[in-house]
Amino acid sequence: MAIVLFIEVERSQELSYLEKEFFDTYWDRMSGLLGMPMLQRTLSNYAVPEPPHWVMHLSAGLRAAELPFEVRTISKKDDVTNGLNCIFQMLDVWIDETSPSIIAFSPITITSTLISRLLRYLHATHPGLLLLVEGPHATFLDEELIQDGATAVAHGEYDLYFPRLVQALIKNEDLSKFPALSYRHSNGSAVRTDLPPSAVDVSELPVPCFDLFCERGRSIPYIRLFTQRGCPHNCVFCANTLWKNSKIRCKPIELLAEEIAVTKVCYGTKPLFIADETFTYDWEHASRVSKHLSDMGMPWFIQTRPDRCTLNQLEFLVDHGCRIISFGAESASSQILKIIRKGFDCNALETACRAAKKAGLGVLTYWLIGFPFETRDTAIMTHDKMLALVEEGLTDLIEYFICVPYPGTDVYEKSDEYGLTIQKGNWESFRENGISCFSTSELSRIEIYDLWFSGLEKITNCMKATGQKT
Ligand code: B12
Ligand code: SF4
Repeated sequence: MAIVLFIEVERSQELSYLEKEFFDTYWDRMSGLLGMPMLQRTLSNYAVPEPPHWVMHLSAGLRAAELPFEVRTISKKDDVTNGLNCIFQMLDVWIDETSPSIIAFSPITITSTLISRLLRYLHATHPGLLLLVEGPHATFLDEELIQDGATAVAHGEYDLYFPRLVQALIKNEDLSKFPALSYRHSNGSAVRTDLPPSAVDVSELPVPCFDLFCERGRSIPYIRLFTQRGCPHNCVFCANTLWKNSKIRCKPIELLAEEIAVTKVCYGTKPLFIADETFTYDWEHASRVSKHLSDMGMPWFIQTRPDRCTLNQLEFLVDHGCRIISFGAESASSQILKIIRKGFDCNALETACRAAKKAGLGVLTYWLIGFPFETRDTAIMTHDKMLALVEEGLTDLIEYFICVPYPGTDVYEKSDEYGLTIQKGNWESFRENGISCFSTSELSRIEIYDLWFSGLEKITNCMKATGQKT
């Protein structure tokens, strides 16, 4: 018998021929930079079958408290080929198999419509089951999810409270003392506790249960690792750190060393993707981690801000085995960079790219289209800048998507101020590579999509034509 049944929901994603061509080139270049084969060609970088981190993190607390759990996945294939009724049947089988007291979901916006349907089904057909929800989307739509049938919706980093919350739910205890929690009142309405989410002390975190997904972990060519949490910036479109705490907290090296050792046993020795938003923000931490990674003898790659690294630091990273650095560039328009509170201009990006190349790093830059007050001219300006950087050999890899105004972001909450008309509630249209779910004051939904598509076409051709310059 399981106490908690985690249900992971993958999102199905059809790629256009252009996107497939783009990712073909993308993975080729990435393989060249890391000196080893990366992924299946034509697979989007968002469709990589990575193990679900939220499950591995939350189950670690349950394991320590000796609370049994199980995990099941609604895969992309189930989502595409089977109708909703088949998914309901699958749920019934899993419930029979595991007899859980609690089912846990972690919706993002694009999977939230399906998860809401599952909540309604489970609430109606298994009234005794406790349904617990969290994650980026749930935090901002708690009332709706409770109406759908969720028993409770947690907000923020819940790793350390999770075992206690599970026990309190099972014993039907008072939930009002939990921080940042919404729960169903006996009259069916949503009640939110007034204690704010606290910043988890990351040194107290247990090692995630990487062993739950050995087969999947072995099937992908890199391991994603988080060495810190939070980002002190506040860009108006960013959903990355919204529901977490903005204070940067770095994991102690002993904990990281243990995490790396466990991933090696479970998944094999592979390049490490350090997925912290701004790895170099706390340089003392970054240099400590770099020294540790250099002993691993495998390449690793990072993300940071262009205004948070010097040439000396970049050279230090290279000396310790770092191969690729990624910068969030967003737009080539200074006006847009100001509106989105990015905190640097395009010159800062170019300077950082130059320094990174001088130090010997591969460079990946992230760009978006569809910012507030975006016009055809600013979008074309961004296209030209991306192409120029690739042609000059200052950027090896580009990622370019539509900027989706996710719930909780400033652009979503203050959409009128930003001149955005958003199809709020139509969550399935919140896609970064489809007909946009919003229009700006200057561009219609279709125009945004067309501009994104034509930009992607230019980059694909340019990356193919220029070859690799490292
Ligand atoms: C890793 C990652 C991926 C991996 C997924 C790996 C996996 N299988 O989990 C990959 C690369 C495959 C991916 C894909 C996509 N992703 Co993604 N991804 C991330 C990223 C970078 C980290 C998430 C993470 O694992 N963090 C570590 C874990 C431990 O933290 P956590 O998930 O926040 O969980 C903690 C708390 O939130 C809480 N919690 C979470 N769930 C639950 C549930 C319960 C019951 C409880 C109690 C607590 C709880 O406790 C956890 C521990 O504190 C985030 C951005 C970010 N920095 O967070 C984007 C992010 C989550 N992704 C996002 C998106 C949009 C996508 C895609 C749709 C992108 C696309 N264009 O296709 C796809 C769809 C994936 C799918 N479902 O099929 C958005 C979601 C925004 C939103 N509101 O919807 C984010 C925020 C990035 C962004 N663009 O802003 N992604
Ligand atoms: S876009 Fe980057 S710098 Fe800005 S808030 Fe998000 S993670 Fe931080």
